[in-house]
Amino acid sequence: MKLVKIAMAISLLSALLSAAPQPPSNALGFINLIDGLLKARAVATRKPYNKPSLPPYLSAEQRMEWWREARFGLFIHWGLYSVPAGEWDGKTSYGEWILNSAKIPVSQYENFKTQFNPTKFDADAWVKMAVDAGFKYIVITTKHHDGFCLFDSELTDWSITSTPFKRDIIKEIAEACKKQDIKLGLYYSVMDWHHPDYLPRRPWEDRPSDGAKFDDYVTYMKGQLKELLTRYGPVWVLWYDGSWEHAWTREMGLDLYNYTRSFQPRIIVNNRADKGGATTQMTVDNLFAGDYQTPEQRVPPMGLPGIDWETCMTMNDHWGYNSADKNWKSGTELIRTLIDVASKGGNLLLNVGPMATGEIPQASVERLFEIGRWMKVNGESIYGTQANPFPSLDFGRCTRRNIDSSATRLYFHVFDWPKNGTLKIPGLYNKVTKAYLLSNSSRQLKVVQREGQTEITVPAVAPDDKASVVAVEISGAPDIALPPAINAAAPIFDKELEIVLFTGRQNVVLRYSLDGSEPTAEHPIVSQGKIIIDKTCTIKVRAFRDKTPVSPTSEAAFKKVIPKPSVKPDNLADGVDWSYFEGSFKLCEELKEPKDTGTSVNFTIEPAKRLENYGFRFNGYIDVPATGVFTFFTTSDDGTCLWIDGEKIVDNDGIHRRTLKSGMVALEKGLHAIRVDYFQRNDSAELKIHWEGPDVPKQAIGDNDLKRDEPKKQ
Ligand code: FHN
Repeated sequence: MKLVKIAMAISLLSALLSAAPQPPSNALGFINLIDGLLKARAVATRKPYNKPSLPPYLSAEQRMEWWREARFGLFIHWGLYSVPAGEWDGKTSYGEWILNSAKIPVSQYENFKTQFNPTKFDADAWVKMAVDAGFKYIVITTKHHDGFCLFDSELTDWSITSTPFKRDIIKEIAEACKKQDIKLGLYYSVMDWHHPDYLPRRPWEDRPSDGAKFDDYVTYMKGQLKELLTRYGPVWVLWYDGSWEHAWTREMGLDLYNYTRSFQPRIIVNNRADKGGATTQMTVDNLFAGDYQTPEQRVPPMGLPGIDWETCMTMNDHWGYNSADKNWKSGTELIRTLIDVASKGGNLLLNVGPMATGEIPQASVERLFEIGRWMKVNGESIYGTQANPFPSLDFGRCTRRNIDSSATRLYFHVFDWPKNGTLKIPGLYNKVTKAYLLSNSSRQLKVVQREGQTEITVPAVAPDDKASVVAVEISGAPDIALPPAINAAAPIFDKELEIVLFTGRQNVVLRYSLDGSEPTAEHPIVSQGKIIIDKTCTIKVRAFRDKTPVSPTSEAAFKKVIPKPSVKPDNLADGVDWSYFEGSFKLCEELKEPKDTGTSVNFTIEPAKRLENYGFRFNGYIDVPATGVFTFFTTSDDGTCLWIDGEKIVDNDGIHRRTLKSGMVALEKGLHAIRVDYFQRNDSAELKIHWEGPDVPKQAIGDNDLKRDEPKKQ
């Protein structure tokens, strides 16, 4: 249970910090320390979704092992959209979305099929380029949102075999991957702008949708997945995408996840079979189908503790080939992005968008060559490593590898080479047994250590200006000056509050103060890892070894509050009142003129009269079973706001995909006014309200918890 609470604190901390432009220095290392604990817990406790009856059923831990070792994959976005190459009607800003973005009628887009003849396509050469660049897996689009298939499907002729090229691209890539021992992953889009049974249609198109049966589309999609999962040998990753539109449901996503796993027991499925698309938040307690999270075009500032994750990223600004896009990231930037991702415990899926000729753009080839050259010398500092154990390093990044139970190797990726020839490693309390450059491992570097400061004498010139790697071997597990963690159920309380003070370090004591003063060797020691407070205070805590401080100081403020008094409406009925609004809203405050009103047993969007551009305002009372601090959560697509007794507690406003936000308030036992504003702009629509507090384990607010004013009968 403790780990879950720490996980909550971590994810809260990560969320807060990820909002910060630059996370404060003293959080990253602790996050990563817990990361390992949580990953082990998350994997150990991950319950399979309707576990496919397949022997041998492989646990997440078994399936993820090679993927965590791999750290680096090649993404390939290729299809008919490479024919226009981003240009249409005089504009040159399009990519793989060109059908939709340029509003090309499907009938007109189909003409590209007759033009697609990539005679220079050479699967063996592509795969060799990937292997030489240091990639350990490839994920290639088998069908993107335009529905066009790069594989021979018996279920459609909207595929490669109906082009002048005819050959099955996926088959040739699969064979080349097998020959060159690199793992094959397949990308498959749920969203399909071509299939007559897929819904919704694009809002701008006049292609009729009457007679369209979405269930028939799901049958088609599952038929194609069966083809992909039974014809091309081992498929190691299924990379779903396009699962955010309102016809696709969570139940379908969970079913698709299990369906995929039923064909190949060791396959890994990303988090986009489940509803929510790129922003579906994996959670340590496994609320979503999927084996890893897929942040796109960004690196989570604090990593994603306790969760497997992979950043996917383009080399320029487009996934699909765009001939006009010259905004290429440099090789150095791409290498440093890979290092950054690995230092936070994630994988990088780096994209190329091949041309209609079947060639990889020259700018991509050059960067792949540059990356490969760096990986040949430094790949061991990426493959199979774990996240950086340090709070932060001002000269670069760090990854770690457990050599055995008694030793660890740290890889310091130096972006800013020290001009004075001394690399300073802050807060390392282990004995360094040896240090050397990965580019010259035969030559040991001089190391001087004193009171947590390690100084390594390095050559005057950096071995590699992209990133030079200094390997440092230490005895035992990293003993690093991480700030102690301060963890409590909430930053507010009404009577007293238990606060857990935690450090993962051996043979240290934690000393603390409650008056905001800096802890010294004379301050009290935390006993049994916790303290109880009964008044507002600022806690400061620091680790000591003997009488010497060996960590930065952590601090947190806690506030004693008076619970809001309950109210006693006199004429109550079950449920809540609602007002219904229509319009293309951007914020909850825009809900002004209701088009309809009614009552419902709970917060539901059932009464909506259309799929998009509507909103609700709910008003009622919530029956609080005990006095204390309550947390309210809204998970919504799009915006929600939640008030208790007129105070806004949750602000989850704005246009966004499924997003979870929460807020806390101290309440007296009894009834309290609750108001929820919600609006749906477009795509998926979702509204879920949960709460948690004394006598209320985290749960959806139940029908029996809600009351409303019943107008007096005249
Ligand atoms: O809409 C797609 C997009 O075209 C591209 O395939 C990216 C890659 O992750 N995924 C979707 C956007 O999130």
